Amino acid sequence: MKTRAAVALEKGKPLTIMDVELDGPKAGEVLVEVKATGICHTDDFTLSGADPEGLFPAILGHEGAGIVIDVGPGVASVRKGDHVIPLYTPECRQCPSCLSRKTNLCTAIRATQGQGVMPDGTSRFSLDGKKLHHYMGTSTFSNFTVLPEIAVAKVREDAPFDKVCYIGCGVTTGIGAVLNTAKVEPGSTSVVFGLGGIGLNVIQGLRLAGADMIIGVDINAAKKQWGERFGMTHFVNPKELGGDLVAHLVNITKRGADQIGGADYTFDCTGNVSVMRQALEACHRGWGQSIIIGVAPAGAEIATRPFQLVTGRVWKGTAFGGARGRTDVPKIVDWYMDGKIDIDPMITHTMALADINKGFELMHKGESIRSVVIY
Ligand code: NAD
Ligand code: AHE
Ligand code: ZN
Repeated sequence: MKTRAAVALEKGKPLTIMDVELDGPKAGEVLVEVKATGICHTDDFTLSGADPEGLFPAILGHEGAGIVIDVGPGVASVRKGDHVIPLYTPECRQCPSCLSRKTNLCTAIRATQGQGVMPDGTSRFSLDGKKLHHYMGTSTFSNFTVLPEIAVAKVREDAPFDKVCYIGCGVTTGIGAVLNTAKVEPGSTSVVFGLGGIGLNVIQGLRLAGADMIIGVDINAAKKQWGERFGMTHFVNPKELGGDLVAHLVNITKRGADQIGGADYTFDCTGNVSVMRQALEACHRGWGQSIIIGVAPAGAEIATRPFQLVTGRVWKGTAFGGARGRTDVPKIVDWYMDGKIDIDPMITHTMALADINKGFELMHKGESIRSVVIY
């Protein structure tokens, strides 16, 4: 069949909107009509050429929602008509990683996913007879896409596609980093670096967890109002501080008899390795945990004095907020439908697929929180 898609023909260039060929689902796969997709900073990271796993030409996009149109042989967990959210972190429930109960990083199909192909080693997408790569196993910048059955979460049918698509990455990543990875306790002090589409969801996760002090750090002054809307209690703009950021954060997190200072939990939502160091060093001696969410370019490395870790600070990372997609995503959709979490205000822009490059421009200018393409 033909499907309309935004194709990344080469790195660093805008996407090209065109009709491409899509083969139907093979065994264990499903064909999904994508109804809406968010544009995440990670799509931009890969398109820019900074992603060591980036492949071109490819169909990017990993934050979608849609309807199952067809299923291949052997598919048992979903059927035609089901509403689903594609999962770039699948959940097979059988691999050693899934069975470990220690990680959400299912390894059943990670190798082929990174090679831009389906688990059988071939692509369903082509253009003029030449292969187009899948991306993150999802390729939601195509009106129709094929996914492995283990890479879709079935969700309730009354949930609006143009909002719950954001649960396919940003919402789950931010809230999950707080609840699943950090396991933040009520009364905690916290610092969130980078108040974009991920950081604001970390903030709403911290509010859900009952954190007392939620400090937001961003070099864009406009983010103060955004953070406050979701539960931020203090804002620091490093550009306006005029002093050492880490020392300032340690100072303002001193509480009562504990005059050592430093946050119980910090989160990097920038992808900048210098910020990651600040986030680690702004943690409390003895127990502070810093969670890396941001994705850094090929060749970038993190550094700190080992003394920071010797004295009890913990550096952790998280992908998809530690969420097990088929199990956790339907629950997060319920939280949204029940009014427990906000999504609507963060979707600042919507557009047709033909205008998807405008969504990337808004992100570059820092004018959007999330842009969503509606098919
Ligand atoms: P975004 O562009 O919407 O937000 C980034 C924010 O960081 C902006 O508000 C920007 O002003 C701020 N910022 C930039 N440099 C800063 C600095 N030096 N100090 C303080 N603030 C600074 O991006 P996003 O969609 O929120 O994504 C954030 C990061 O998370 C990206 O690296 C993205 O690739 C990554 N990400 C990771 C996962 C995961 O599973 N680990 C999932 C989604 C996104
Ligand atoms: N390919 C990159 C890494 C990109 C990355 O870390 N992706 C996150 C999701 S970001 C979503 O917006 C992820 O899921 N990581 C775990 C995994 O298995 O990829 C690189 O640096 O090579
Ligand atoms: Zn993402």
